[in-house]
Amino acid sequence: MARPKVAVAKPKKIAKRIVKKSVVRAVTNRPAQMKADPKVTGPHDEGWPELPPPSTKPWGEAGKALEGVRILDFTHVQSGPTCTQLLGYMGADCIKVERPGVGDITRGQLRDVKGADSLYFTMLNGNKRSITIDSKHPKGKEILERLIQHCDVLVENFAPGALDRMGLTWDYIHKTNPRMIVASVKGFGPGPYEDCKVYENVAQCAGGAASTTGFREGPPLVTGAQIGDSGTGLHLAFGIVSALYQRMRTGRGQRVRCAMQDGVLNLARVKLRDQQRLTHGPLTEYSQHGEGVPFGKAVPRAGNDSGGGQPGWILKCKGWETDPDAYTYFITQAPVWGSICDLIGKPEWKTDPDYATPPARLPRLRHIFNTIEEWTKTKTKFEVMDICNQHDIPVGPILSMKEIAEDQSLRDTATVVEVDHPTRGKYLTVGNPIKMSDSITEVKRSPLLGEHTEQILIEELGYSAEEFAAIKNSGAITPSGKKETEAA
Ligand code: CAO
Repeated sequence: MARPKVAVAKPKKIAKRIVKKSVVRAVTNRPAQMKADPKVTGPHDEGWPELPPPSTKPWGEAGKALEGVRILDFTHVQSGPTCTQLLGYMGADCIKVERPGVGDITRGQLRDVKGADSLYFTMLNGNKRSITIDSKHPKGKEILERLIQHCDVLVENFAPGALDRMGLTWDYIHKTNPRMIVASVKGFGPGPYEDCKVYENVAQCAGGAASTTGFREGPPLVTGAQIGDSGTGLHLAFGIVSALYQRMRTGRGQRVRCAMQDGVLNLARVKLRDQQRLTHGPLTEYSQHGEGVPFGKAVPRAGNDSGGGQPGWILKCKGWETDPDAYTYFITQAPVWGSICDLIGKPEWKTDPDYATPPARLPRLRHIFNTIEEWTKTKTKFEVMDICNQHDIPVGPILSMKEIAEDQSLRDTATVVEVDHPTRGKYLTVGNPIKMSDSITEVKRSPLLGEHTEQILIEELGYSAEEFAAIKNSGAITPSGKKETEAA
C-alpha cells in the first residue's frame, strides 16, 4: 500500500517549534526580546514594539481566523453540528464523517422538499465537507486513523460511550496524534446521569431554564431558542479555540467536554442568583411581589418580568387582536421614567410619591404596565420603537420569524444569508453572528452525503485510485455493498 501523503506531526519537534514562536512567550518576554531584535523594536521606545499597522488587504481578504485548522467532525443532530459550523464559518476545514447510506439523521428529519436534505440538516452543516465511513469496519478504522493523524480537533456528540465502542478512546487518539484535541458534548457531566442520552428540552429542564420560564400559574415551559443544543455547541467552540491556543504553548492536545446541563445553567445563571437572593427576602422586582403573592422555596416562573434590575413587560400594540406578534417589550428604566410619564400622558406620576421612585413603583407594576399598554395599543410595535427611542426609552418589537426572514438589515450584515443547494434550491440560513474585520465569513451550502469522500481519501489521505476502488468494494465507505455514488 502506498504511504499516505498525510504530514503526520512529530509531536515533540512541533511542540518545541511552537513554544519558541509562542505568542504568549513573546508577550511575557517582550521588552528584552524586542530590544534584541531591531526589526520588531518600535519607535516609541523602551523596547516596546511598534504597533502592527491595520491590514492593507481589502475587506475579507486578510485570511480567516481558523484557516489551516482541520476538524474531524463526528457530530450529528444539533449541538455538535452548531459547534463545527461555527468553526467552519471562522475558516476551519470541517470534515464531517457520516455513516454510509444513512448520514446524519437530520438529513431526513422534518423534510420539506421530497428527496432533498432537510433544512434541519442544511442550516447546521454549511461550510463542511462530507465523507462517508463505516467506523466499525476494519478498513473504515484504518481511514479514521489517517484522519486522526491529519486533523487537529475531533468533535463528537455521540451518546456516552459510543466513541469508545468505535475503538476511538482518548488513549488511542492521544497516542495516534498527541496534538489532537478531542471535544465532546454530552447531556450531563460526571455524576448520576452521566450515561443518559439527552435532547434539547431535557437539557432545558435539567439546567434550570424550564422551571423558571413561563407564567407562575402555568406549567414549566421550554423556550424556542435552542439553548441546550446550539448554546452548548457555542460553549464547545469556545473550549476548542481555547485548547488550540493552549496547544500553541504546550504542543499537546487535550479533552474538552461540555455538558448540556452545564451550558443551560450557565445561560440561566441569573436564576441561580435569584435563588440565593431568595434566602434573604422576597424578590421585589418580580411582579408577584407587587401582587402580594408570597414566594416559595425556589425561584418561581417570572412570566415576562425582566431578568435584570429594570422592570419590564410585554405589552399589546396596535393590531394585537389579529396579529399574534403585535407586541412590544417595554422597560421602565429608572433614568427615563420622566419621559415615559410624559409620553403616556401621566406627567403627574413624575412627582407623585407612589410613582416617582423605583421602590415606590414596585408594588404597582401591574397597574403601571396596564397604563402604558393603553398608550402602546394606539401605536404599531414599530411606531413604539421609533417614538420611544427618540426618548432613550428601551423597548423592542416582538419580531416574528417571518419578519426576521424578510429583514433587510439582517441580510445586509449576512446574519441571514440565502444559500443555493443542488437538490433543494435556495434556502435561508443563519450566517456567522460573530463579525470580524480580518476574518470574513463565506457561508457555504451543506455537503451532500459523501460528496467529498473520494476527494479526501485520494487528495488528502494519500490513497491511490486502485486503493480507493478497493476501499469502495470493501463496504467501508458505501452502504452494505452499494457503490459510494449511490449513497450520496
Ligand atoms: N459508522 C458506524 N457507526 C456509527 C457511525 C458511523 N459513521 N456514526 C455513528 N454510528 C453509531 C454509533 O457508534 C452508535 O452505535 P453504538 O450505540 O452501537 O455504539 C450509534 O451509531 C448511535 O449513536 P448515538 O447513540 O449517539 O445516537 P442515537 O441516535 O441513539 O442518540 C443522541 C442520539 C443525540 C440522544 C445521543 O447521541 C446523545 O445523547 N448525544 C449526546 C448529547 C447530545 O449531543 N444531545 C444533543 C442532540 S441534539 O438535540
